[in-house]
Amino acid sequence: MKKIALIFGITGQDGSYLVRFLQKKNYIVHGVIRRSSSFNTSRIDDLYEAPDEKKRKLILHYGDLVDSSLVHSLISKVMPDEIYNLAAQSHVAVSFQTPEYTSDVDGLGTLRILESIRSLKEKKKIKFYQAGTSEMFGGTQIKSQNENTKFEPQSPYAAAKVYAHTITKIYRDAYNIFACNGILFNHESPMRGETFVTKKIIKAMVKIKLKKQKTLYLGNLYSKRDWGHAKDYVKAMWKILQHKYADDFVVATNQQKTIKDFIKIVSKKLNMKLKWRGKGLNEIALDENKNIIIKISKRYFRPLEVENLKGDYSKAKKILKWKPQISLTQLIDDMIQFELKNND
Ligand code: NAP
Ligand code: F7E
Repeated sequence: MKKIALIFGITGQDGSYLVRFLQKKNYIVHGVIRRSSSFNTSRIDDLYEAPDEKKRKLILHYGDLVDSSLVHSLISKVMPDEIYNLAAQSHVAVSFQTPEYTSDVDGLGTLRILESIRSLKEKKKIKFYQAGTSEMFGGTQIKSQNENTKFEPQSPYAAAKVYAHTITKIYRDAYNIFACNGILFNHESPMRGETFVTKKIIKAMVKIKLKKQKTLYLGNLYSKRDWGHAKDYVKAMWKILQHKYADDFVVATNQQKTIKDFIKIVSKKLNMKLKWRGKGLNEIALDENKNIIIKISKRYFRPLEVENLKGDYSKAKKILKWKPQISLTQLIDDMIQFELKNND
């Protein structure tokens, strides 16, 4: 019998990689999409199968994590073997502008799924994966964070994710549900949303190189992130649910770079020689012709910043035999190639 997976957040970056990964493993995948006035399925359009086709491998349903009765009726109808909760208002800066909505979707949304799994428990033991985040470590002073590092959330997004993490553990312990938390550090790809910093930088720098854009405006260049490739990370999600017991895992590369380091690698790959001048809000980057191509804007600073993220993934390596396969430079190559093709 083929396994059935249900993905909340299938239209996002990770959902688009996970559905492909699961289809290769011979799963039938159900995905939840939100109704929108314009199409929001571009990342998975190539996989679409018309509802009247027989033996579909991908079945899409309308839904929203804020609607508990719909979440429950969907799960009862599909009765999946595994649920992956990737759905979220996932932008940290936006969460400061939409704190209540972010808490509802990212925090209570998780509870809604867990409640449904609990109520169906006698009929089927459904496994659950929760998309946790390194943002939960927030203000930590610990150099390299692992599963035992204390959470110190610094945004409404991170606070909601800490709630989701905690409630997942509570449902695992209280009701013996196979419910797991992945604590994933930043992961990127050509499919990354355009307002996240890696995609924003690469998209703009390619356009600047091709003389289609003049300036890129950024915020804090000095926070440090641990960036991996989404393709590697969805494999870890699946491995977490195949393990013999439910547990929580950090998924990361244990390598760290600042935003400025990231820009330097991108500019080198694009053969652009940058000169940096000034400090703070007056810092700029000039190209070979002395054009200012990077400026700092106050707008992109957050009320609270997360300065230092670096993940110690030794537990995933030891227990799940998972490790990242794609290096940061390969990730950047992948993203640059995608943008170059798009600008053809
Ligand atoms: P993403 O590209 O922003 O995708 C988020 C997905 O959630 C989209 O499919 C979105 O649908 C859906 N969604 C948003 N609000 C929803 C709602 N109210 N009901 C149902 N679906 C909703 O995020 P991602 O980068 O793929 O990340 C996947 C998950 O991992 C998220 O939970 C994120 O918080 C978490 N995470 C991400 C990273 C990372 O570095 N990427 C690291 C750690 C954890 P639309 O397409 O309709 O907007
Ligand atoms: O910012 C700085 C910004 O928005 C990274 C989400 O997937 O990963 C992501 O959250 C850093 C921050 O990602 C700009 O201040 C500077 O220090 O790409 P980001 P994030 O906030 O780390 C975690 C693990 C998640 O869970 C989230 O869902 O870059 N930065 N200038 C900027 N950031 C943005 N977005 N835009 C700028 O112009």
